[in-house]
Amino acid sequence: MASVTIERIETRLVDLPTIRPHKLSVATMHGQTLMLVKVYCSDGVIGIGEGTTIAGLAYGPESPESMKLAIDAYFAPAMIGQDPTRIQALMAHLGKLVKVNHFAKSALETALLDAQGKRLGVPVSELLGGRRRERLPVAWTLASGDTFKDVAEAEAMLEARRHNVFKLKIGAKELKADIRHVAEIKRAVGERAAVRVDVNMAWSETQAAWAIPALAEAGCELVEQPVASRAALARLTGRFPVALMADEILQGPESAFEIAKHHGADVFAIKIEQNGGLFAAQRVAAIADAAGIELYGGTMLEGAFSTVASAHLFASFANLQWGTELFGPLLITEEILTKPLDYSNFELAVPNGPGLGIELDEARVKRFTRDGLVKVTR
Ligand code: MUC
Ligand code: MG
Repeated sequence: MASVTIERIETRLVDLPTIRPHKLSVATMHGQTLMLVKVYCSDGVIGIGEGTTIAGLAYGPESPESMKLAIDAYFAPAMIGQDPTRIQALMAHLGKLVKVNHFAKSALETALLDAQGKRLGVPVSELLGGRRRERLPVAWTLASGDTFKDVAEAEAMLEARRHNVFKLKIGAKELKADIRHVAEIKRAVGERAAVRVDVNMAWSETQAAWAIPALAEAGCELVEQPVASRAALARLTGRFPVALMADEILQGPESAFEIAKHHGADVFAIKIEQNGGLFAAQRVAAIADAAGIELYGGTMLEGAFSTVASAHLFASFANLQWGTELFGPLLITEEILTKPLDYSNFELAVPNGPGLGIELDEARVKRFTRDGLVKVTR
């Protein structure tokens, strides 16, 4: 019998407003819902993890509500009484009981890593092999839907030295309008900032083949998931003087291997949730490294817990050629930590306390917990 066991698991949904509408080709977000899970262990250690999606079910197969249900009904009963210190063994056991559910698994694995780091007095990055960097470059997404407002936002970010890499969300409008939008923003920021785009799979292959050279001509350096099909992305890769990045089609190590086999992308956007947790994401990064595919630290527009879990992982990567976009907490109006994260000089400092190295502001989060005092409405 294990000396430490899991005694209780608690989940909750936290509805938080965003600082402005966030427009993607798949949806316009007005708020963000975090599914927070707490794992209580018999040695008194509590680990916290987060599961967050983009616009409910608009982006992928899981929602914050479905994660909560999966954990409450299926994962939690199987975890009670188990050893929380044997994280990989426990996650493998859960993998046999519950198929896919990558986001929920990532939330639980994060909570177990947070608990183990606290127990051993080391940051999560140490449990992942040790960090290679203390700070991570962080891109910002311009997605107000209005070119003029986006330029003003970019200028404010440059002035504050918060971000000098901008990702533009395109794909919802007509191709020429999108290209004009990108060109105007690049013209405004010039050499002071890099401009990239994320199409979130909105284009057909022929649309992409027409638009990508025009984007390159406008000064865009990276095009993320222009098409939905893995085969189409592979056919497009290498044809243009601009890097193509896989995001949505990366769903764990097997998918990474399939893409890598055909050099189906120049860059992988690694997301801990989409890949099924930190260890799975680590394996995806290893496949990319072996295949000569470059790496970028992606986000599901997560709150502080998944953002910091991702930061610990990305800090341990051998290669991180394209930096990260770990800006999720900055898109939310509310601070949910007792001590805010350090975003400065265009970078995020990776926390170095035990576990994730952050503390939940319980009182503040209680106000935004669903069925609590505040409800977020449009
Ligand atoms: C995505 O598709 O990459 C990341 C930044 C952002 O604005 O949306 C996300 C999701
Ligand atoms: Mg993307």
